[in-house]
Amino acid sequence: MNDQERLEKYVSIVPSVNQKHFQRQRFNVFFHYGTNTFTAKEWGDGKADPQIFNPTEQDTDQWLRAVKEAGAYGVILTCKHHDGFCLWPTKTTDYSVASSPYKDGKGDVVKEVSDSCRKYGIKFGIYLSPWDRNHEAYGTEGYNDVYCGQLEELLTGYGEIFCVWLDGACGSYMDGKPKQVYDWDRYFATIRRLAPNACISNCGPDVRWVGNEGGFARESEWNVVPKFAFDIQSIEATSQQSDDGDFAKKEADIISPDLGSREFLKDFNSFIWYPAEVDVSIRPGWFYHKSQDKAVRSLKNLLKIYYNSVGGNSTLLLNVPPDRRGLLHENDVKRLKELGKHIQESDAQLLKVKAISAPVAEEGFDIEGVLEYSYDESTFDPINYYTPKEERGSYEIELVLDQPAKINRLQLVENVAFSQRIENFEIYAFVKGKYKKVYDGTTVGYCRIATFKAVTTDKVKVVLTSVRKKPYIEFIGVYADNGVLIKDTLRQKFVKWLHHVNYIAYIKRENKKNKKGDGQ
Ligand code: FUL
Repeated sequence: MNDQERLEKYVSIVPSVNQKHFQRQRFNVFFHYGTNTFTAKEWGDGKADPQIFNPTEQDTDQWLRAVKEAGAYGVILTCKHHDGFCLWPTKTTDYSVASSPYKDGKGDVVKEVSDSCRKYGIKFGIYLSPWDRNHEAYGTEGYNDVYCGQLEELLTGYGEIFCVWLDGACGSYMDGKPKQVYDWDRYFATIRRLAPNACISNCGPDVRWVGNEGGFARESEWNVVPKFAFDIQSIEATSQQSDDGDFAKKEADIISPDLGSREFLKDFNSFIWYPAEVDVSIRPGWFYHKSQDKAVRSLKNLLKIYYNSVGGNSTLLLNVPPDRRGLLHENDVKRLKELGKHIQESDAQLLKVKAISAPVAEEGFDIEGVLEYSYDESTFDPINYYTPKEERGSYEIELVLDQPAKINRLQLVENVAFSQRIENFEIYAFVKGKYKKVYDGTTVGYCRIATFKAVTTDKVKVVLTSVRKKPYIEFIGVYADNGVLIKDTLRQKFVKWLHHVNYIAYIKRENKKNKKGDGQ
């Protein structure tokens, strides 16, 4: 493939309807809940007595009210974590709520959470750990039947499921058991058959684990990546393999700082649409620990995560663990409320634009279309969007505000039905008679929220300095100052640099091993 053919190829890779839907739901909440909640462990060994699972005040409506207030779209519940304890009365094992004192063994936490989701208009998704430290069949082929049986129960008994989250973490060596050969293809086929609208996330083909649990997305997140990125083994290998308590804190696990630049893609020949998700906990642990009640992330910290992930072409999955009462702790609820308030107020700061100009549009796709964010509920494609008539080296879009305002951010959205095309862009604000550069950016994709030092202006210019092919822009929004400025600390800059160096060395080694790239 020559350079032009390569670019054509990259922009021909587009999301499925499920993926478009998923990316519209920018922010979801994770619930880690189970026997670990009562043993204060992160990784249960599967030996905890089911009798300990005994929440006395469980109220999943309280959980969902907090999710709603946070402004999230969906919820994912750990229906079974690595310890194997099932939060629903499954037929596949006795190790479940049915053997617990909760509601005298008649309880079904999955049902309660999914019912509450529906009540509050929130999507419901399931986490079902492949690694199971309790089931006697684990380590044998029979376990694949058990796992598919569990999927079947969950995907048929609890209404519409928007996501199945497959965790790659596995420390089976800890139990001296043979390594389980997971039948991933069978798992995927079962999910596609029973939940055709669900995205399969993490160790799945639809949504990519960002590569760390510290809340960090890459500076440039690409959705079009080499096919090799969907390599279950590599995800499994880099996933958590010991319960060291430190894992969640690390920001250093991003294995590759670049999965999709032109430079990087040139060594490969087959590509997939594989958008990133940042999964991170609001506390140091994934499960509830009383000792961490005062360690709930600050709003400032959550905002950094939010703007980096949601504002950086990645979805956010924020874990908030219910406590032993079966409630979300007051401190977490308070924080979720603050986060939701921030998001809502910030969205409402969208400024009116009285004039907008850009290179001549293709007929029917005028630049005015980018001033409104609206999409079709079945295809998840935007109703209005802009695309220029001609290919050019760069594209300038100017927005004249209704009146001068102090601004600190700009949101850009590409119409991803035409792939991800913008590689570099700059933002300028008109100050004292001339344009001043306020931001230098790279990727856009489904959402880029560029924050910059607040500036008072009545005119803003966005210049797309490098694109793969002519852009398809769905939305541009300029917002009044909300006091947020997201910048890397020196330490983060250093960590990113270190990764880059390590990664280049890794790629060189891999390329040496396999001269043919991805072999296609
Ligand atoms: C990891 C697991 O080992 C953690 O316990 C947690 O569930 C996290 C989301 O994924 O791989």
